[in-house]
Amino acid sequence: MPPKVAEPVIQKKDLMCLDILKSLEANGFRAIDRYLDDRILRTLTSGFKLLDAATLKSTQDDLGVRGKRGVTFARRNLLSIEFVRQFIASEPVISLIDTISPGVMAVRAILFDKTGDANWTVPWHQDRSIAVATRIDVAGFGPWSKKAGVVHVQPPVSVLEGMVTLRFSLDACGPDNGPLRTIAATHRSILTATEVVTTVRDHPESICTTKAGGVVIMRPLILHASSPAKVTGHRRVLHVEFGPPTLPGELRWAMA
Ligand SMILES: O=C(O)CCC(=O)C(=O)O
Repeated sequence: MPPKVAEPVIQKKDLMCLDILKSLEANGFRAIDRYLDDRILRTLTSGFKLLDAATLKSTQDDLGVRGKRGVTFARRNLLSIEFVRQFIASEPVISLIDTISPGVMAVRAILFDKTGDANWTVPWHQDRSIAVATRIDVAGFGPWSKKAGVVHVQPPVSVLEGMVTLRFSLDACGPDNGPLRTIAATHRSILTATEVVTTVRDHPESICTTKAGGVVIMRPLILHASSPAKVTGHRRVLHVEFGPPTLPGELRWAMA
């Protein structure tokens, strides 16, 4: 009898990884309904509550914080915050990023919140700019801008192609919470303003709902938008962008 050769065992986890990679490649995004456990969610939500309380007490202007009626709806520059850094270095985040894009590192983190009382709309767009330490002119980079005191620049598509964003839902995000909407397979090139209009007109959109603890994985160039929330209650999303460790020329990430 020939010796028995062990059958390769394909674990459920491996199939899930394959499925994520296939969706990202084909569509440019993938929503996972539930990913983080309750303990991690509690650590994140209590960390942000403490930050909000500290901001309310502070008399100093924090350029990274934008709010409406007592609700902070965008909190930028989060890579300098210790509990956010610990979360990004935690096992669930590392294993997800290692599956998708080994070797990248966190280069920007923002918390977005939206409620029925402090609402906002995001028009259809692609994420085309990155946060850098200082302006250094390098061929293919530009135009330049400043957001929350940080220099931003539009890099060439080759840099954006090496990036991936994880958007962790800290609250359940249903169809009425102003979820992210995307148009599949728009992540490979930069679209002109006219192409954005015709793409939105001619292609169906996907609505990326998740439970609390879910994650939406997206390539920066995926065409995306979001509508105002129709219900009260928070829709907090921790948006973390990952990119290659180095940038061309002397350019450096703002925070990494
Ligand atoms: O959180 C959202 O609804 C969208 C935010 C967004 O589109 C962005 O940061 O580019």
